[in-house]
Amino acid sequence: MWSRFNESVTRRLLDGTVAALVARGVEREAVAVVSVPGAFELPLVARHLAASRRFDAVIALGAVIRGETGHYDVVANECARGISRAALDTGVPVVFGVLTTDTAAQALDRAGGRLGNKGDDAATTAIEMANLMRVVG
Ligand code: INI
Repeated sequence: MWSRFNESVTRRLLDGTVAALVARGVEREAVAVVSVPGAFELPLVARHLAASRRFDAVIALGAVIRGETGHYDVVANECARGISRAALDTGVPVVFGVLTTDTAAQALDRAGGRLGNKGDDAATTAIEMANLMRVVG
């Protein structure tokens, strides 16, 4: 799941995530892609997807950039809190793939730029957590 706010960043996160999942053996058809307007909306849909039991894990992708908003802290904190709650309430891993940076350049560095792609990390975490939850049952 990805949020369209700061789309030039979040589309790259999405591309990196899907590519990493497929590279690690996940069938492309098994990956559902859903978008929401902004990071604040991620928790509600994450919880809904997790509660549906249709998925082994949910990955929430977004970019909250301080330079462009006065309510950065509110959006970033509520997003993180809600995503954590979605996982705890449902028992399904919900991965926090949300960049929180001071500038757009810092976000792009982490969305396929010189510091890698956080979408790749999110995919790795989702697979590890899905497998772990099966083991701990
Ligand atoms: N949403 C983001 O995903 N990133 C941001 O940086 C951001 N800023 O800057 O405000 C942002 N705001 C929108 C927010 O997520 C909600 O979509 C909006 O408040 C409507 O609920």
